[in-house]
Amino acid sequence: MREYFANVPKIKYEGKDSKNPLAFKYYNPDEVVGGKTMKEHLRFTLSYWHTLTGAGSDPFGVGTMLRPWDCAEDEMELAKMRMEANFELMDKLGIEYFAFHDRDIAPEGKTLADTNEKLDEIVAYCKELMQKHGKKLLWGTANMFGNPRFVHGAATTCNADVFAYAAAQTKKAMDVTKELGGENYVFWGGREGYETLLNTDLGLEQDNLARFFQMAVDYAKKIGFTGQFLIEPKPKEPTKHQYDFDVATVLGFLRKYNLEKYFKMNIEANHATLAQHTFQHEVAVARVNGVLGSLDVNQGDPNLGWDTDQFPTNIYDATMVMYEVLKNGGIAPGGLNFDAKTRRASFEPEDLFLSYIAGMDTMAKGLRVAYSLLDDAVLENNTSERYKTFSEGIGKDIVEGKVDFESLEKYALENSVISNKSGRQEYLESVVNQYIFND
Ligand code: XUL
Ligand code: CO
Repeated sequence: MREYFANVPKIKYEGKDSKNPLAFKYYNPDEVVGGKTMKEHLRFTLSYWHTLTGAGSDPFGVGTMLRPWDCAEDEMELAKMRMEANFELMDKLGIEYFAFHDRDIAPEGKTLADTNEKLDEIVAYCKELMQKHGKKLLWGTANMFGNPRFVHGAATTCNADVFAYAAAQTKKAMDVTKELGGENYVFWGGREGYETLLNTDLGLEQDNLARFFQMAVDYAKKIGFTGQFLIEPKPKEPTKHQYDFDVATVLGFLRKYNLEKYFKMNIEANHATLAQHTFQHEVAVARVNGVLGSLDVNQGDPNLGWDTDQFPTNIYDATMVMYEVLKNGGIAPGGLNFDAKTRRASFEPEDLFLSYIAGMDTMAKGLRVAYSLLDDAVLENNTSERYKTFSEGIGKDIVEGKVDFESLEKYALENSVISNKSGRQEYLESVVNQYIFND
């Protein structure tokens, strides 16, 4: 098979003092952290769209990326070259999982039948390469936002023909995900949202979205797809208001339509930023509601209002998110998908490796710090002390549902001199820093 990145060797772990740009400083796949290897904890995943398909275009200019497959002679040749390069990248980076949209891996044809045929051809090749390289599919999904037919949305369009097309496309993407042993299937909202309420039947659009999800659940049962369904919240972009705004909004939607037992969340850091939440907030809300499914690890720019999809290098965020993952008992069958792209000016093939190394090292270091924090129960001890009044006396009665307003009023009248204690936020922040610095 062709080699695409001949100048890059297999990336090895060299430890924190290494000065070799093409080496891991913190990600040591076989290192055991709390009974599991780093590789098992982190379940790193390569995002096909950014890594193989993304060209680096922005609203002001065309793509800048230099890629070894630019020489392909036609669309199908290009699709195959990208697929081969995908497995070389995964081998060299030691990444076991990848994730894709249907349209990332194969081009669209003139008709839906033609498109499906092209997809089948690439999927067969993908399956062969997956077996050869021992790689796995974390999740598949359908791109129902790029083509102009989805201008008004897919499942929330005003055009019933488009709804039908989206259903057909999702059906096929689910078939393909199953065929490749996908462990999850993702629904990111794409253009499911609105620009103006002046022309939008918000109630019908949301009912239709629920109908669409129910049909997906029914179809999964029919074909025996047992992977986890995931919804990926995002508050805005491309539409002004996306229906799947954040984890809490999606939970409310799922519960309204009795769909909550079929879906978990795929939480993306940059989407949390756009919703004016921290990544940890979104992950924590999902965890306490039992719906933490998978993560799109990237980072946004707090000074910009759009999705920059940068590789994660912020150690504080990485630590706190891995802390939530550990508290969740792990992320499987989800994983840590790098929904991230190299900057437009980082256009050389080698930048792909340097970016993944930066992201993988950051998440690995975050895992280690988070594990130490949890192992020493630093935050847990503080928190249980902080809420101690709910484990005894009147607080215990509140938690056990033994009181009502009248009995609480009687208690308050007798205990109206209140004494509160400091929350010690700055101290705790300094403790987290200490764990980061000392690890
Ligand atoms: C868009 C985004 C998508 C999803 C998959 O912001 O994050 O790439 O992850 O459709
Ligand atoms: Co994403």
